[in-house]
Amino acid sequence: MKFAKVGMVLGLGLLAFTTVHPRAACGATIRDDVPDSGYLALGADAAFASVGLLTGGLYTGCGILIAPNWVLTAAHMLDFSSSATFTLNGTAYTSTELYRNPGWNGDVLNGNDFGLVHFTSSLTAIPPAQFYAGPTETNLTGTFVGYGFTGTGLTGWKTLDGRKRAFQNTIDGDFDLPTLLLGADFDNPGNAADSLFGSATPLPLEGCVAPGDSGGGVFVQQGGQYYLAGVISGVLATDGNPNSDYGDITAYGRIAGALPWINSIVSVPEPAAGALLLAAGLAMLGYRRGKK
Ligand SMILES: [Ca+2]
Ligand SMILES: [Ca+2]
Repeated sequence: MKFAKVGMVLGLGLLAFTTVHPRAACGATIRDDVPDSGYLALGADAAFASVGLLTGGLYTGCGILIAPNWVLTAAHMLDFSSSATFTLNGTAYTSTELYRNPGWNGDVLNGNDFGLVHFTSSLTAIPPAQFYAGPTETNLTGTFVGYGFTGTGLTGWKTLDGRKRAFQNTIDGDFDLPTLLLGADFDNPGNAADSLFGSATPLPLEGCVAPGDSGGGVFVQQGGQYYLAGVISGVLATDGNPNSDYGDITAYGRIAGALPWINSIVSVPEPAAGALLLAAGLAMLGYRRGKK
């Protein structure tokens, strides 16, 4: 089912939240009939160690370590920011440069919600996330990892408890921009009518993103390993209230779509010698255009 063609009125929420006193946040709304422990255990899996807390000028959300001194996040996390702090394993790192995808226009449904944060110090203790380079991740199981608010599908997002969570939904959300943007609905074990996309049956650890999950990671498995396929961007609702309850929809930006821009600024993977010169030129351009 194509999202824009169903003619529903959408509520839309960006997933960063403002905070006066920066504090650790937790992640995602969960099924009301499944213990929280499974979501916490999945969030704590070493495969997702690259996902940390990111605090921008106004917002708190997440970032993903993609190289020893580069963190990928959502562009809207860097709005109104001149610097950002990335916290991983209790250590805080302060940025030296911020970049926002020049295509980002403030609308999640237009895609391009990608930002990059550069650090002078290298975070060598944590292995960076590796990009998914397979065919489209549509119909794969996505693992969504973040530090946002939590609650259940019945209550929507309610509380912060300082813990990382991960949930798993089938990636079948289509917003008519499949090269840049995909997602997943939060299926309700008690009401099949809450399903907008694909199957109405929730996965065992089904969930939805919530405020504070912005910039978190979307991982898919290939050959038994997790690879980064996307960056959490927003929550959409067909019930008029994007509060991350059952039926609400996670939207994420695809790494596959953002890769040319990412590679123009960050050398992932290590380019050949000829490409290095070109990348250096593009990085300067990206700096002038993208840095606030
Ligand atoms: Ca569904
Ligand atoms: Ca809702």
